[in-house]
Amino acid sequence: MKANIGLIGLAVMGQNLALNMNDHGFKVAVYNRTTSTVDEFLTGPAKNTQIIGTHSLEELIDNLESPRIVMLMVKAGEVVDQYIDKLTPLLSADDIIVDGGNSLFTDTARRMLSLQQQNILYIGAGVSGGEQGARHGPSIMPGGNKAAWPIVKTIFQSISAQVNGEPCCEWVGDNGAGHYVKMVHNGIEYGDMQLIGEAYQLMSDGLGLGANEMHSIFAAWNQGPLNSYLIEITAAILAYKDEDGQLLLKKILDTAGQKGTGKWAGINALDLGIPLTLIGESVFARCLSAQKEERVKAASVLPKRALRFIGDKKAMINAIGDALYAAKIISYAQGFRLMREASKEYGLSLNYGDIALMWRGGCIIRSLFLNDIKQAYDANPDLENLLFADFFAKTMKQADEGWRKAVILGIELSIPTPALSSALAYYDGYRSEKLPANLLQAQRDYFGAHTYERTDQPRGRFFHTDWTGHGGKTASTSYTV
Ligand code: NBP
Repeated sequence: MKANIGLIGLAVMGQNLALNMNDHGFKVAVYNRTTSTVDEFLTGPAKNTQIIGTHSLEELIDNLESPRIVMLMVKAGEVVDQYIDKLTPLLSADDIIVDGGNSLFTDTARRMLSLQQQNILYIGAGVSGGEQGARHGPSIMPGGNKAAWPIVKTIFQSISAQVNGEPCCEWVGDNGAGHYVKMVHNGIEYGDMQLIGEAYQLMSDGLGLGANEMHSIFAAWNQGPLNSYLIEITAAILAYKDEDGQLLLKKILDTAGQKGTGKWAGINALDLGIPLTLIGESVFARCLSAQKEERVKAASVLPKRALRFIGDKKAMINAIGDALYAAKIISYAQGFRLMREASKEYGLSLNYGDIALMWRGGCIIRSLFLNDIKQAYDANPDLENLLFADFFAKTMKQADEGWRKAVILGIELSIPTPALSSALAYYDGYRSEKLPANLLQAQRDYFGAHTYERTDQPRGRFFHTDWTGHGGKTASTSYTV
């Protein structure tokens, strides 16, 4: 019997997805560039399974039923193009290639269009959940050539996480939609992690709390509206002791790594002109953390004032919880607002309720709160911004005071809170009928004749003033970069 699907790439994600598919009754043929990994997999984790090992792409393709489905779980970038080039001569019309790695959405759109001309269907699928997700049920975000969806749907929806009987996998949209949504997902993941980090530092350095106390606080938060995988694992990390009985967290160097998806989200937001400030700050916070030697030097050259928190610790812990929740709402509001713009700009046909549904289980950002987002988009699929949904507007109002107190604590005690505070600045800016951009436009017109619109004239009419009396009447062309 031939295999239902072929999987290329047997690193952590590929191996676990193959085992997951096998558990759900699908026959999988696997291949890896370093073929000894295939043998090690078959004699190790895949022992006693139906998985077929192959040692060449020809052998892999020969082992697949038609139409053939070949899934790539390899390093994103050129490697994907190289595999596509090698696979296409071996495939027939209506065969399907799925890229399950973290590819850039523009690469996916390009690959899809090029393969379409050769009658090969292409899917770019975001897969989230790390090792455990891949093994026991990830969140899968497929997009691309929709003709391929009915053929791969059963496999993907069977192996994905399930929440209340619904799979965390649905067709996301056209072109590079799957990888676009995965990119935003990863950006939000950066944001959630940064927010939790800031809450942790406010409590440890600001309030002087110990790991045990913070473990209990995160565990308690996980029972309420902040319930999420990342809060849950933070509680567990705060309780984890090294072999010598010491807290392992204390021994981990404070320099963060990153693989690029958060940065892509920030770059795309700049391209589309949509504020994605919290994710942007989270990427930069990782960059700053990586400048460890410079920070150590600066800490001695530019010492902080030695201030201590005096006040009601319990009330401040609640304020930090409010800040975490409100800023998290801002992060998702910004992320969904970006997807709304991208859907228009790139023709992705995104369905925001389905995206929230897909992120409810299996993935790293899974949380209770995604149910509220799903409900908001069910009630109004055209919602401009999540902050307009009653539930979120009300929650922001309730959290407002505590949020400000937590940010002020950071400012007073010199504890950086780039995500918490930039989210607050966005919130205050977003609900400002007036911003100082009138002054900015005056400055632009003063030095560069860039023109301005007037409040006493209809929109779309542009004026230039000779501010110094020495300038001419010639204005610069009005355009938006
Ligand atoms: P890696 O991202 O570490 O990639 C390893 C795979 O790529 C191996 O099969 C390796 O083959 C293959 N490969 C490399 Br590296 N260079 C190659 C080349 N020049 N030619 C052919 N094959 C090459 O694996 P992963 O962590 O399992 O992730 C797979 C994909 O899924 C990536 O795109 C990743 O970004 C994405 N992803 C990862 C996670 C996660 O938690 N790790 C989560 C979600 C998505 P070899 O064995 O011969 O070196």
